[in-house]
Amino acid sequence: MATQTLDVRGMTCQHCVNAVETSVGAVEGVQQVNVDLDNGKVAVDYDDSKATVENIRDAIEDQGYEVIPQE
Ligand code: 9UX
Repeated sequence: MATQTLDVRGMTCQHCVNAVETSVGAVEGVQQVNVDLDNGKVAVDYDDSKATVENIRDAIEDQGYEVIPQE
């Protein structure tokens, strides 16, 4: 298992939260998604033998949000 917290730009209402939670939650291997709307954070628990952070980032970007690179 692994946990990643991503900075995501563009989420501004509860429908955004739902879109991100649904799309990330549908990624194979993802166990839990928690969106912090106020701070633009998406925390994901996932099985890192099934999913990669790239899979998660793609799911967020497919919904039209921007994932900010960590470094
Ligand atoms: Mo709310 Mo989010 O109307 O892209 S769904 S801003």
